[in-house]
Amino acid sequence: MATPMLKVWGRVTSINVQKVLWVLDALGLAYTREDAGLEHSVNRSASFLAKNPNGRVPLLEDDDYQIWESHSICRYLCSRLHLPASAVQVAEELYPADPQQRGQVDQWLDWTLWGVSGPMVTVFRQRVRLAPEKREPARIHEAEQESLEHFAIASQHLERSTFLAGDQLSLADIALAPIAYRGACLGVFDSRLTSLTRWLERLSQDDNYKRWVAVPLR
Ligand SMILES: N[C@@H](CCC(=O)N[C@@H](CS)C(=O)NCC(=O)O)C(=O)O
Repeated sequence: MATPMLKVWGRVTSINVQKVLWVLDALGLAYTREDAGLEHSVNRSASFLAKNPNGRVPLLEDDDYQIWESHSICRYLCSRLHLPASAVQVAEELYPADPQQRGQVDQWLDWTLWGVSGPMVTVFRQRVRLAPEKREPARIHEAEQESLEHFAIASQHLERSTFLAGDQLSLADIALAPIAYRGACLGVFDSRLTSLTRWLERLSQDDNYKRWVAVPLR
């Protein structure tokens, strides 16, 4: 049987695409990537919308199967049927089968999406993507404070845990890393976030973090 073909749709400047690329490389899976989103605008085409009606990236195609939502894609990749033997151990570490361990990973994945993603998207758009004259200082301040409250929760947790879901890297860390990296680069972090800063320094040793996350903000 031919190896199923994985294709990621999404620009590398998207934090949600970065998570998926990190997981694909950590698992050592072969894939192709097609730019989509923002200036690439492919995501507004009828053919893309037929695969993801939200018109958002990332979108993953696995032969004729399609899945969107970055965290669902990461979970899918770790649970995929056709994983090569070399990827099975990594997949188990990133997304453990044990229900209690998996529950901890899922908890932080969900928390990242509802909690810190929204305010940090606002901070990033306002401070990096918008022209200076269009920025709204009050909105930036509010979003930074909200981000900080969430970062403080993660930092407090990391005082007693090496990684978010225990003593090894999991999908939970991969999902928060691109957001925390932006927070640190943009000076949203304050002196309370010692453990989160140390966690980010630990992640900065990871080749996939270096390749996909620790890149100039744009
Ligand atoms: N919750 C979704 C969010 C997807 C999302 O909002 N993606 C952004 C990029 S980070 C997007 O597609 N924006 C429109 C664009 O790039 O044109 C996920 O985690 O995949």
